[in-house]
Amino acid sequence: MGATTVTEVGVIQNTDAANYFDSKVETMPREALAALQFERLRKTLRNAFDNVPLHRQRMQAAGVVPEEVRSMDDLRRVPFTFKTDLRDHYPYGMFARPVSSLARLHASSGTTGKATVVGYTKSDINNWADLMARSLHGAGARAGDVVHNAYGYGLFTGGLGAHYGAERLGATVVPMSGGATERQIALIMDLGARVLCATPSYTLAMAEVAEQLGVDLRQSKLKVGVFGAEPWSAAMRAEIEERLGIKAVDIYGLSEIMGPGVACECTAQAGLHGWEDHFLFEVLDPETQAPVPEGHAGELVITTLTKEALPMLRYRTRDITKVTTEPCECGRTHLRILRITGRSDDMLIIRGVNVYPSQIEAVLVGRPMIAPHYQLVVERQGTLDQVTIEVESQPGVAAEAFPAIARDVAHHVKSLVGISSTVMVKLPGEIPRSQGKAVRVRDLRPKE
Ligand code: DLL
Repeated sequence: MGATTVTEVGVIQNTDAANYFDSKVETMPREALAALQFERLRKTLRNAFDNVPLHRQRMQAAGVVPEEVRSMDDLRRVPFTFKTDLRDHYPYGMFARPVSSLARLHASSGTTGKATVVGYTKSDINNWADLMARSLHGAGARAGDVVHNAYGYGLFTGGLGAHYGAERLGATVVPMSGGATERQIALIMDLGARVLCATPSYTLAMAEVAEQLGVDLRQSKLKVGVFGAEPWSAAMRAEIEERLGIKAVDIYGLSEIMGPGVACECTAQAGLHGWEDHFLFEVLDPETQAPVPEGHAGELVITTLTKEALPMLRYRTRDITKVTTEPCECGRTHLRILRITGRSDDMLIIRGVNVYPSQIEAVLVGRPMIAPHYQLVVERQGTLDQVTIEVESQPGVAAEAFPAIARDVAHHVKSLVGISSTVMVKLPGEIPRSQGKAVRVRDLRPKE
């Protein structure tokens, strides 16, 4: 870290430009950032109005004139966009540019129904590479580093998103993709990667295989991990940092908005800086749609400010989080998203208590005698959800200890999360390992 000064109004200013990928933008005063946001917002609304019939109809019905949107109150009159809109207008109906002018398409598989297709102009791809480079730099990666990229390449945005960002940073990318775990480990050791990009669940699967092979990843050159694409707890972070001997930072994004790099932690690990020169973030009560006060949990709603091909207006992410605009010790002025707790559609209601899988994870990871791999099985009994927590014993733990482990886990979940559960202890390796996003919930409830 370079020289840090505190201004008269208490804003922390880190004056060393080398600490940032783009120091002017990353440390822009918040008033200037807001002015830039509204200028770009009006252009985005105009792009959507002129080129996407659905947005035009909705804005007309709500009486929104793009050029007149000047404040958050004005913004709140702009209608929401939902994932179902993309599905209903599959594949290209929400695009603001002809497909022939696009540089790339990505798609998310979606467990139900059709895939969601997203598109990018050359300029969109260029901005994405910049934001990913900015994110990686903030996480501690530097030009000249070897970046081992284990996010899946292909239609998923993780692989190519991290790839282009690392190249833009000036790093050397190992385009490994997910899977072939033994080979991943050999290449991390042999090629001297300093930075690892992967999902947190796959990282733990790699750590486990490395241990089985007798390879100590702590002896590798790895120093920084940039992990995301799924919710993960503070306990999981501690476990990864300990087993790999690295600093693990959280990165967030979604294909509908761009891909990875919408927000990323800096080395202060105190929340993910949401890049406000390209996105406008709101946190709303998912039921009433009213804004929640800063620091309170709600649904993250994102409007893109520079996307040409697929402008998104007040996109309902379903991701639950809190934000803060308090100054960060790194000197960046962009707001911080305080970890995504889970998705509103993953929320379980167990005997009246709202629970996210990540809350249960926080209790499980690091408990004695169990491995950091788990699944929740949810069933319906009458009108109530019933949850069975499947955990895995550590290698070498005798089966006679299983009932005591189950009692210990159930007790801690009850006292820390507040729900009653059945705990099933499985043998090492019995819980499926992920190569990308982990499947944490097996939902056996009848489909409505
Ligand atoms: O997962 C993009 C991405 C790739 C982000 C690599 C980070 C790293 P989608 O497949 O469209 O895009 O899934 C987006 O994943 O709405 C969240 O529910 C979840 N998600 C992504 N990052 C995080 C995170 C990519 N850091 C959906 N914490 C989002 C919690 C996350 N959830």
